[in-house]
Amino acid sequence: MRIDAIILRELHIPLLRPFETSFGVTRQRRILLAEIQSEGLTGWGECTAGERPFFSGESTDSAWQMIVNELGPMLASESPDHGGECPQIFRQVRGNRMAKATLENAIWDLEAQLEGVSLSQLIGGVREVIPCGVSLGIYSSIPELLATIEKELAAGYQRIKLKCKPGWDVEVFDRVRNRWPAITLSCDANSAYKLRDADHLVTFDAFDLLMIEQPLWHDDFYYHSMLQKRLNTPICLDESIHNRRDALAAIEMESCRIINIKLGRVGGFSEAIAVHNAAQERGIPVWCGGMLESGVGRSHNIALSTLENFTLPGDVSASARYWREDIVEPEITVSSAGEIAIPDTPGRGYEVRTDLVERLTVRKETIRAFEMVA
Ligand code: OSB
Ligand code: MG
Repeated sequence: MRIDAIILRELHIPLLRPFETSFGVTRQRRILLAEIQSEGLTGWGECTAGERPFFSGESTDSAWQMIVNELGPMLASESPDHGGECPQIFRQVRGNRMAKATLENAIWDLEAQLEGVSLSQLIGGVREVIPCGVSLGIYSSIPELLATIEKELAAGYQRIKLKCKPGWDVEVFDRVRNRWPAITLSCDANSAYKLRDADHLVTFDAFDLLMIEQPLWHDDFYYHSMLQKRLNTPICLDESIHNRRDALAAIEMESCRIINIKLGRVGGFSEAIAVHNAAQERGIPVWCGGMLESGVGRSHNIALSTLENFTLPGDVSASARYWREDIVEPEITVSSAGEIAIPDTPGRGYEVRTDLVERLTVRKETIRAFEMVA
């Protein structure tokens, strides 16, 4: 495909309600969107970096500069036919996976449109609907959290994930389990604990959690494997898994029994599919994580979740849980069975509302190929 233009935008969109994790509170998203034009078609990609570099080392600002100064010009001077060529094009740039995924995922979207197939079909997806869960942040009180869980269960969500940290864990799980003894429940610590908390973490076993997500350091496998030996509850790794090799190391070391795959964290569809396949071959189930994406990133998450080994409900939920209005149409909706139906139109399957995008844009840059030096 010939790349005619790469346009990067930053959008400011307030969340309907603040989202609190063990590492901070997000009230407004600063979202980067890449629009790649080719042969009359437009592919879209979303950067999943946070506003601050507290989840991965990337941030909205670091990704902006990386895309504008390095990755965008590299891509603009190539004519990739497949999204799968992007890792090779970007190979000289270390890390910066969320920045890379922004562009790579837009190329996959374009490729699907050029082929006349849905993104799900292009990657070999096998599901017509995907199972959905919700991730609930840290609340200011337990009754407030319980009211939210009640609402999400009534909406049909198949799994409730509770963000936790020291001081917001066993008491919360106890109250939730007392009220709902049989729901599918999990927790996510975003690295809030240390190995010295192992005795405390072992008490989580009493609450029949589907998994404990990333209890220890963001870059660790070894101490998670020590902890997993002491826990009946499966550990799920999120932050630690950046690529297929990480997944293989974690599985080999028994650092986890479940893997959360996030497109941005692993650098885009190519590596996400590689992680999925490696886990599947070793009998490790995966699910798709979320990063408070707009409809663009969400549409990619939905396509990814149709791969065979995405057997657990993901953090892929309805637009209306996050936004007053989403930047795609139709908005992403979840059925009363807690499922999203996979679109079968070419590409990502949700149109971008370009007028709304334009109104929310606070900066915009058109990226060109590096100047040729004779
Ligand atoms: O660890 O899964 C996480 C949001 C921001 C950063 C990290 C995480 C999350 C979520 C939100 O859990 C999932 C969602 O998009 O609903
Ligand atoms: Mg997580």
